[in-house]
Amino acid sequence: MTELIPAPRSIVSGSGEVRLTAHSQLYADTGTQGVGHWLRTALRQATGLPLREGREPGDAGGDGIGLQLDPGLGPEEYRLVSDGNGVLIEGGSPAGVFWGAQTLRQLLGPDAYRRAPLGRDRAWAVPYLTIRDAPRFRWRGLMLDVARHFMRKDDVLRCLDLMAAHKLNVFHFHLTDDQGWRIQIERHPRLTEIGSWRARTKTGHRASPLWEEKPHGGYYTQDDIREIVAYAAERHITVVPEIDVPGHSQAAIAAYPELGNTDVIDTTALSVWDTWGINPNVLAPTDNTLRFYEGVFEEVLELFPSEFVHVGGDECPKDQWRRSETAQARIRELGLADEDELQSWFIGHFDAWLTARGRRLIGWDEILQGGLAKGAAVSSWRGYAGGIAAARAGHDVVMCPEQQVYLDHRQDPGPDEPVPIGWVRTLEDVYRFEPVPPELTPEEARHVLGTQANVWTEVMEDPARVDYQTFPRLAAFAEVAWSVLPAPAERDFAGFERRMTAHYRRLDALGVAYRPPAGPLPWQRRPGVLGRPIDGPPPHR
Ligand code: TNX
Repeated sequence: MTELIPAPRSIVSGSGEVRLTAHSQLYADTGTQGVGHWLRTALRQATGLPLREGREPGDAGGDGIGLQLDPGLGPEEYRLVSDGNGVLIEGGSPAGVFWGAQTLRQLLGPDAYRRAPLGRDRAWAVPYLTIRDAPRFRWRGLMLDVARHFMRKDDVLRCLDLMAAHKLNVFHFHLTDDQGWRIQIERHPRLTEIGSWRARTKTGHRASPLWEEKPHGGYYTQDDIREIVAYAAERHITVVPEIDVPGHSQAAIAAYPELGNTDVIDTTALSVWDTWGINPNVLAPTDNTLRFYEGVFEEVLELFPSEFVHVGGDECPKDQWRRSETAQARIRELGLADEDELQSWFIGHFDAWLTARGRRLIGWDEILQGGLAKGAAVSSWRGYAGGIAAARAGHDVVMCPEQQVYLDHRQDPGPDEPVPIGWVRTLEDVYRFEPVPPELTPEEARHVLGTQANVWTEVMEDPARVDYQTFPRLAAFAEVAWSVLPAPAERDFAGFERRMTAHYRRLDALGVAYRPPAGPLPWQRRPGVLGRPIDGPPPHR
């Protein structure tokens, strides 16, 4: 049972095994009690063993589990030793111990992922071994778009559990878009009263003729958000909120028409958008808009302790600004060259605003246009180019090129894919994804904080679809983000697939509706009318 995913740096096997029994104790040393609580809860559920609290380091005994910090290890590094003294997990920080605890769960076998014991007599054994492990990147992210299709709080919490099981540690929470505003903002209640519901929804690709003629929506209260952030923190996951400006804002404009370019169109006629694509209705670059969003971000900062706050910045068509007298006056007043510089000024405003509050701005790579705000970091999505330019200019980068790690794109060229959009990205393609482009010097490459897989949900109307698109590819992605792998062409995909055999059993125990290796199950198929198969440019453009 050492088919670990993601693969650790090293495993040395011994002979023998630690058997957990009704007498086994779990001792969590100073600083590791939080992990101890998580591990005891998870293993009690699955095994039914009491795993009583040990009071002394020695209490773990030959059949127990011990957790402790070792300041000699790197922050997320851990060492797991299973031998005649029991299982000992040491980490450079509680996070390191937590990743070690995730490895222990994998070592115990797929049933360790169940939420109740199966009621048979069985042994819970950990083979004698020593594992040394540490992540390659410090940003191992997953972005979930809950704006296009709302995911209930419970589904978000489950997503966090699945991330933790794969040692992913940044949850990028895409909370606002043209099609929905999903976070309660107390001082602007219409954002959720109006902005969180749409009357109907395009089904499939934006060119599809089909509509689902029923309202869709929902939002998280501030208490829901607090719960999500705390649940993530228990799993050593940071939640990075995204409030998208100045594009992707039709839901906000539908709620507060004065946020839009009122001298160009009648914004009172706008409703929350019901289809997909790039939306022309963007925020007006006025003081009123800035003050409004400062209010939004004030509440966001209260809720999310993360260093980074994502402000979107992507796909902001400049047409309305070109036609708006107000926007043009602002360009003149600021002495800007064009609308690109106006966008850059808009983002720069929030960069300064966030920096003054001890946070850092991150945005999609369009924030490079017209000059990149100082100190800002970039999510490089339109290929590697934005990330390369940003790293060369000394900005931090998260690599998430759409050609590689957009999990809304189909994972097989066959006709049965339920969502036949975008570039075909198979499990193997994702396994061979390399986050650091060879063009970067080692110095520049240090700006690559890590990588992130993005789950856009235009064509995923419920968690089962999200599961199908996300798994098994997220397992390959997790290994790319965590493990130190050879160059893409030299990666041992056959070996990865062998380990996946064990991993599918874990995903089964977790109830994940992944894409089976042989292709979709009948209920997972959905005929191609929902989206014509197209290679190359993604579906929404
Ligand atoms: C591009 S990535 C978008 C999203 C879409 C996605 C679909 C990015 C910053 N913008 O709005 O959902 O493509 O693949």
